Amino acid sequence: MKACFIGLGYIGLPTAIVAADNGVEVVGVDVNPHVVETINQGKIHIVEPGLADLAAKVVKNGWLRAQTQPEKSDVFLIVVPTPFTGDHEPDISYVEAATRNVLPFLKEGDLFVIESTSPVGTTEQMAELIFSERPELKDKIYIAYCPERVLPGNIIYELVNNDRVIGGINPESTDKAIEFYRRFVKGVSHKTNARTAEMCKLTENSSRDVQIAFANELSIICDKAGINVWELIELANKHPRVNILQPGSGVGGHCIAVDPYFITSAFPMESQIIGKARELNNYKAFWCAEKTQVTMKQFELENGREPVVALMGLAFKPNIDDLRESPAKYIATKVMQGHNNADFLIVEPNIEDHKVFKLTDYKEAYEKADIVVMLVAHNQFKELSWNDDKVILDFAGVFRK
Ligand code: SAJ
Repeated sequence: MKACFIGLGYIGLPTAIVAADNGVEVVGVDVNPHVVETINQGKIHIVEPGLADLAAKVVKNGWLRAQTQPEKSDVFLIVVPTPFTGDHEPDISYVEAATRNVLPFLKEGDLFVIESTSPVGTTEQMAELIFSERPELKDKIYIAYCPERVLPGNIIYELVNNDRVIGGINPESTDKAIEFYRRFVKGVSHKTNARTAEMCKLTENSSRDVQIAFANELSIICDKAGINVWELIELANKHPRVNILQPGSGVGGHCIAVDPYFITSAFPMESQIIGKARELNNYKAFWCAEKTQVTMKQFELENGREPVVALMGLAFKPNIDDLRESPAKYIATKVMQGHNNADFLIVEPNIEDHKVFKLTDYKEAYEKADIVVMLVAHNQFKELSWNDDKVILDFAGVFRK
């Protein structure tokens, strides 16, 4: 069996590699020639534990090769980004372009799967596109939607072991897609239709966004009420049916901070809680920036000089190097506006250097700062001990104080 993966990013590449490691002949397609070149050298362009070794293995033994154009295959998988526009409208132009790109290579009996997070109805829309351009394939190919659910940092394990939700445009397509995923997925594949599978992906990430918003709202209330929110949540979670998540400096990344908009833009009147949660999680980052600025002003008034401020963490969540849609990066940018950069010590232990931010070692920054702002709960920061001589704004719950 041969499978052509369109898109070799954070999801497409690991999936292609794992499929290749399970006896599927994989052709990886990416528009970026640098990505193609890197993969064909047996290397990878993303950071993910364990993936580099597996890539070297499958490229060496010939199960995976990369190129910039698709070719005839038995299975085509679309794993390209679906960003949103400035108005929070989903942009499916990459999915459409990828679909158009594979159109000439489709033949009777092929399976076409979309994995990209997509607004409800996208799979049916792409099916219509395929059948309008290639009418002879009507009812002769299989089309399904199968979203990924893996957590960056644990992708290889989760790709194989997580359950999958698979929805075809008809039951035959669902079965055909399940047959394909069975080759490398040990988790259970749950059958549904394409629209439900699309909505399921959006629901999973919106559910987490809503739950985090609840924790973030509590943190703002507790700040005003003089209550330690970390202790409060720990105690409330002792109840057998309560499981509150952790507040932080906001919600980032390219999934949870994005996918709920695919629901709110299509169902604006109906998605009240989902929309409000998005607003609240965005507001939390703004609130952290304001709180930092007020604290800096107070310090200046009390001490007659500007404080040295350590901004601890830039990534969108702990222990990764990914800064996409990062609330910590937003807060750092906002608090530094209108100030002399020399007063800020910016820390991100998971990256070597940054184009915009001059980075400082975390211990040195903590040592030198008057005000320490914990933006991300990286493991390294947990080694530091609380210091009563400093003003510490622990938005990420590093010290849980
Ligand atoms: N966060 C909190 N408090 C928490 C948990 C997370 O503030 O208690 C914040 C994180 O700091 C981060 C953001 O939420 O800024 C998102 O992080 P995450 O670890 O919750 O999720 P992602 O974006 O890395 O991955 C999610 C996962 N979805 C769910 O857990 C429902 C993953 O399974 C999906 O595959 C991925 O989105 C995706 O690609 O859609």
